Amino acid sequence: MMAKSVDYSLYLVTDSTPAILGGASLVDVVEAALEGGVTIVQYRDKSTETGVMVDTARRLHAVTKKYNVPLLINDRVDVALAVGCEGVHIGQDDIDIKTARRLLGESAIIGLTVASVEQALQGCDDGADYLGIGTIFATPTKTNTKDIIGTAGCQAILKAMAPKYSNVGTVCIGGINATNLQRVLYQSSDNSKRLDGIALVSAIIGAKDPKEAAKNLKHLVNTPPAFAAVSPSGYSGVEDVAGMLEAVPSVITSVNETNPLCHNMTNLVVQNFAASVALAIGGSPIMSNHGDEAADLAKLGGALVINMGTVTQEGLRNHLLALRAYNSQGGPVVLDPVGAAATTVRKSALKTLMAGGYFDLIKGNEGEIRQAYGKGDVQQRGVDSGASMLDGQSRAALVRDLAERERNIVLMTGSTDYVSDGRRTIAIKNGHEYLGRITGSGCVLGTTISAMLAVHRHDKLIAAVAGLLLFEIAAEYAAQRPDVKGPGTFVPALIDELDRIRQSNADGDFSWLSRAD
Ligand code: 3NM
Ligand code: MG
Repeated sequence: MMAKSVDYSLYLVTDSTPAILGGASLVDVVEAALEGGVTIVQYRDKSTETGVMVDTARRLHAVTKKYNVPLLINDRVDVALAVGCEGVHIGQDDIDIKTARRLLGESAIIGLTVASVEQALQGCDDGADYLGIGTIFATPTKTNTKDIIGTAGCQAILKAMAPKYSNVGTVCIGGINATNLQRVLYQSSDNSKRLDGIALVSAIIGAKDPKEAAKNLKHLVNTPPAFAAVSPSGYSGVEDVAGMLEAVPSVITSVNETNPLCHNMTNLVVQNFAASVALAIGGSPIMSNHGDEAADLAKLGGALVINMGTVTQEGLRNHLLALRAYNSQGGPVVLDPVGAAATTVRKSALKTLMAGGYFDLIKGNEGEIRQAYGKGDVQQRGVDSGASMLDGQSRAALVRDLAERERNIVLMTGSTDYVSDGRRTIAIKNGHEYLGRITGSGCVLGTTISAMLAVHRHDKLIAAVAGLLLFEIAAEYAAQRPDVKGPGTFVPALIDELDRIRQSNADGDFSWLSRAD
């Protein structure tokens, strides 16, 4: 079947319940939304009698035709036929696609709700023109949804569709609004297949000014998120290690010259250490845990570290506020999910954070990264979080898979560190065992990398590699110093060495980098 040329980019699903529509007239609200830029409308009404539905659908169709926008009817092929509108949207429990097609004809637009790869491929096989993928996030608009699949579930569906069904349209639905729309589009999509649009109900129908809401949403749909506005150069998918190493000194110089703000929302244990490390590498530290303050700080061109080390309910709320502030400005955000696999509270906090915004980089040990991936429980049973369960190859694969899924950078620390952008995966062996015997070494590594991300956004993997090498090579130098007798004396020496490498690197002496391994 030929793909029809339909603009799915801003897909409005209606709702006539007082909780969402309020006292307004549905036809007026839809007209306002069309003025604002909605590109396709689905009339969805689960409770009205057929006669009234047909009448409302006719009035809606008169309006959508004015704007040259297709009108689809939810579930009801009979209503679509009665009205002569452009098509239907059907759910898994409704009439089957093939029958709907037989009744409505080839030219009708027929969409199907899917929540899994199996449903998606079946729907494509059966001849759906587009798929409504969801539920992305839990939503009060539809409480009987079966599966919350998140952006990761949506991406898995797109990936499975890509080879054979690139011509089938895709939108996603469920809990999407102006705050999360850009990220949802970005993180749901796959390198091989993008979403064609976003479907929403309450963000338009329930808005005070549906026209303005639609206009704003339309702008957001057509604008890449600020955090993704930079295109990786030389993104060949091949690990050009030599090329990356060559870029490292300039990243470190850049931090030294521009003194980016290092905003840390970190745990009480490491605040002082993190601030000292930020200064030593040339950053400008601020240890602000107030979520409302982040809106101002996010405008200063720096980076944010969210560290779950001493998470509280209040802290989590602040983290989300700050995360959104930085996302909207495009400022890089590093997530350090400290102890994420340890308790129910932390597991849930990690989920909330990852569903609440975009992290440019997630950094953790093996247990934390597995938890972030969502398979912490299964494989970590009865095993101390410090003990490794995976061999090097599996660690590299996990890091790559998570980075590909989140469309960000993932770093797993350990005696060998693995860092990936989903295409290129690098193993780094530098460091010293003292880093494992002091508190907060991982946390301040996050701080170090965040500064690099702030100045080198066009290739975040190189920024991460630069921060990692600087930090771990400084640790090697520090541990070798005659005045260092153990972990206690190691800490100040580490700060000294970071400061020393920063200076010699600024003077054009890159010999420190010959230790890179
Ligand atoms: N279908 P809002 S979720 C109509 O998952 C509908 O199939 C869903 O409403 C699905 O944009 C949903 O207000 C409601 O969250 C979406
Ligand atoms: Mg249905």
